[in-house]
Amino acid sequence: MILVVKSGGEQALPEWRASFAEVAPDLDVRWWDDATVDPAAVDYALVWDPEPGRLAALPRLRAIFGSGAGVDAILRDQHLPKHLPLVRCVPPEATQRMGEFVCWAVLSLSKDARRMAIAQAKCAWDAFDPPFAAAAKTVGIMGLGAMGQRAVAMLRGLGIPVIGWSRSRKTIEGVECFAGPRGLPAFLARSEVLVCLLPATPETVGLIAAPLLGQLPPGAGLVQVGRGAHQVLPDIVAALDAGQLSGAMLDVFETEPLPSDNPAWTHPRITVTPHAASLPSRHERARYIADCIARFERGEALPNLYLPERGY
Ligand code: NDP
Ligand code: OXD
Repeated sequence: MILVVKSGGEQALPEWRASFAEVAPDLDVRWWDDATVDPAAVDYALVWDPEPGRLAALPRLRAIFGSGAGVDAILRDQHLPKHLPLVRCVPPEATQRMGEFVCWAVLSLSKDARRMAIAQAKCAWDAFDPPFAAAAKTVGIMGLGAMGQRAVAMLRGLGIPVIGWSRSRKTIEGVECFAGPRGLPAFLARSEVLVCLLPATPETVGLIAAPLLGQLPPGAGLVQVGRGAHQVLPDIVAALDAGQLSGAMLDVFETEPLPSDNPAWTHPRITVTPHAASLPSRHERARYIADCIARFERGEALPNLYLPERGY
């Protein structure tokens, strides 16, 4: 069986091969552009952002594996073979890392870690009262899927009150859950720190903009770990400058890497992280994908499937 890989650049191939060799020794793992691979012999593809039309040119392809949890970069391919299963990469280590990151981000806002980093860069002893105690503010999580629910559980473990919003209403013990466009205003009005863990879909693109930010309690915090397409960055900067937002932790951007002249880099109330919220190791992802392939070969159901009718 042949798996072609386009994730992490060709320099990542040896690590992918070594990782798969441990968990699926019979799998022949090849780079996406390997000219010695017969396209008609490829069974599986593991991709982050395949060039449009390339997957459709693999006639024997049986399943597509995203190398991340969000598959929006794969869906940009107009020729994507839609009849094939598309599996999102959600090993348990990915949700754990995301939960850790969200907790770190919320705690960073509660301590104003950005202010401390700025002071340290100037060797300045800037003693100040922390802006808030994390457990005294309600965190609103947009997106209660694999990532969002793990973040909920880990925040609650720290004693932080959490509410959630999703497309369909969820029941999570101890967490007030809101759903759909009608539930959004009530959810936002209570979210003193807003965390975005949504997929990028036509419904969610551009959501984090002035109209939404204006519905948050004044001085709210923002943790953006979804996709850059969710946000209108100038609106976030304007909300920070006006005091409507007190701080923002931004991990994802419309253009990545974030250009060096982007004002977010130097804004005193924005922490920029390089799309680093949850990146499971290649070994962890290979184990998950090998397990999926083994299930698929046995005719069993695949986990974390992209569902075209939902768009994520
Ligand atoms: P899931 O598909 O498991 O969950 C998505 C959640 O978003 C669901 O709760 C879903 O609602 C909700 N949702 C989708 N559309 C809407 C909508 N229009 N209105 C309200 N809620 C909506 O995805 P994951 O949790 O695995 O991942 C979520 C996203 O996190 C990824 O798509 C990606 O964008 C981002 N991500 C970012 C990473 C990073 O490093 N920064 C790493 C990994 C993921 P419902 O429950 O009703 O289906
Ligand atoms: C993902 C990501 O979707 O890293 O997994 O953004």
